[in-house]
Amino acid sequence: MARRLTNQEVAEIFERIADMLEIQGEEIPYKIMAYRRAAENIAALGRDIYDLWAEGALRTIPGVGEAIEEKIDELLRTGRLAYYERLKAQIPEGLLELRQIPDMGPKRIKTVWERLGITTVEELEAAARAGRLRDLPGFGAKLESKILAGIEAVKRRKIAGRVPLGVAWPLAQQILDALREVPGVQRLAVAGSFRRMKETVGDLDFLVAAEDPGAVMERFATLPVVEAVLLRGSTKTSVRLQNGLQADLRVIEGARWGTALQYFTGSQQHNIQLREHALRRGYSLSEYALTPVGTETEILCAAEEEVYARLGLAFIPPELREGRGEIEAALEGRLPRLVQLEDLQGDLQVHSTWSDGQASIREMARAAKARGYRYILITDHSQSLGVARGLTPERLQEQRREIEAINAELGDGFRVLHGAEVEIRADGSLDYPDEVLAGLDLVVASVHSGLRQDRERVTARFLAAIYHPYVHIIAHPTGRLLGEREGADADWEAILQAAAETGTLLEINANPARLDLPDSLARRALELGCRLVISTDAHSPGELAGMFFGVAVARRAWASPEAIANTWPLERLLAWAKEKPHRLRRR
Ligand code: DGT
Ligand code: CA
Ligand code: CA
Ligand code: ZN
Repeated sequence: MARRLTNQEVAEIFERIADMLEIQGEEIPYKIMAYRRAAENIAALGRDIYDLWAEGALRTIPGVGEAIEEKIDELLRTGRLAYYERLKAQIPEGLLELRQIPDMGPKRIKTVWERLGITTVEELEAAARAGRLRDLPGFGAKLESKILAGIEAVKRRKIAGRVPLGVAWPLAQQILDALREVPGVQRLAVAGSFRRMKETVGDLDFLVAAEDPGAVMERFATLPVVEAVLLRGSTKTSVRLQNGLQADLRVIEGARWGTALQYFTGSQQHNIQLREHALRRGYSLSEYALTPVGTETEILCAAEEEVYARLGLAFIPPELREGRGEIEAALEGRLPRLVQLEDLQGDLQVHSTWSDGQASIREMARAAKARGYRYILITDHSQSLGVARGLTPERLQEQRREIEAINAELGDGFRVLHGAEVEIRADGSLDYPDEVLAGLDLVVASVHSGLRQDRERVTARFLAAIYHPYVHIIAHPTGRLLGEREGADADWEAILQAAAETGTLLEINANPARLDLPDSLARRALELGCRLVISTDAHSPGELAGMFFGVAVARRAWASPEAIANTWPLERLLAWAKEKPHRLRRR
């Protein structure tokens, strides 16, 4: 049996095929696009590609037609793809690496390869330093030095890699604050993947509307967090920040703000589809303007809403702009009303000093009430999690009395619920006996150890918890830590289906180091009819503020408020939980 590939690995192979075809000078651009589109959609799939394969449903992946379906089939069946191997034999590996360097498109890569035999970034760098690129057709001295600067930028970026959104966030806010003070600045935003609230960002794309670009760019280039200026043009500056992240700044006229913000927000896939849609409507769309085809008239859009409105579309929130059907949905008026922070009535995973939190229940409750919530669920750890000072059943009883006293103190309109974050043990059993669980308002269950068990065992553990009558929420399901630890390998399709069937709520953990469920799994969960909750997992009052990161994940999963159980009034939430044993019996 061939080794099981991850969705990411399959996507990567198709991405590389597209790159190699382009370098070879493939004449049919549509063919290249098809591979790219398939790669993106496989990477964003909420399900294991092997499941779709087994169901004979590969063609339901957008971009996968007959030819690509056959290739996926061969790859999953044999672990190899003859077509890919053939291409690899024709093209040196290192050539693909050259694609990351700005200005090195497939044509130029072909040129340096054919004329100078260059096949690696190092060889390209050496040739540029020796002044051997400038005489090639389509090059020149200016381009040669740009390529050198690009190589340095890429090398730095490689070290840093992609940065979690939660790390980029405070940095971006700090830069926005500084730029806002520059005289003449009319509007400013961070566009790109940051505005789409993607879980990691490759770089930061600042956009500013101002009359005089010079002053803004000067301020940007001299910020204390800037380590080096990589590029300085008349309206664009690129810098490397101290943490290795790259940041680009573009300055534009206020009258063109709408089209520019739309363009630089991306994603690239969304932009391509939007431009195709615009053409069908008789407009060409660029970052500068809308132009009726066949004319030279520019229609300027100062607001992004106007761009979508002129194209006959409902406004598409940035979180949805990934080329996953949002344009069709906007055209047909089928975009969901996405959940927003204000819809949330409570936080359902909150820790206190009873286990590993840093503040008392009273402090956490007051802080939550001040945020406008109607309820919180206190979920200290259960007994076996020694490192987090998990509670014995006796301590849990004492905690209940404290919570009752605090509720009496806080009065009507706010309620502290008594819960626990209960370990799902290695054999799938829970860390408290049933009679203890039955005494809690809501039970959150999670896995903290043994995430590396084999697929069958991990899956069985989750299923055991989901079919337990007193488990209401599964917390941070995959257990991943962004940039540090991959999530558990499990049969997520089966787990999501079981959660939908039993009405077990799945958590989107808003902690920016987790963001778990990830957006793609959350979207699949919603398709299967699951209800979700968004929780901060706060260990201090300040961490309650991180809720918006979780809301962003839910929005990227197309969640409406109705699908998120902590937008519900308390009575409805508790009634839903009480139903669980009956739902299990009715199965
Ligand atoms: P990242 O930085 O890798 O997290 O992802 P983005 O989406 O921020 O990508 P980035 O920084 O390369 O470019 C920002 C946006 O600008 C991108 O989402 C769409 C637009 N854009 C940039 N280059 C192109 C391009 O070559 N074609 C199209 N259609 N759009 C582009
Ligand atoms: Ca970016
Ligand atoms: Ca960028
Ligand atoms: Zn904890």
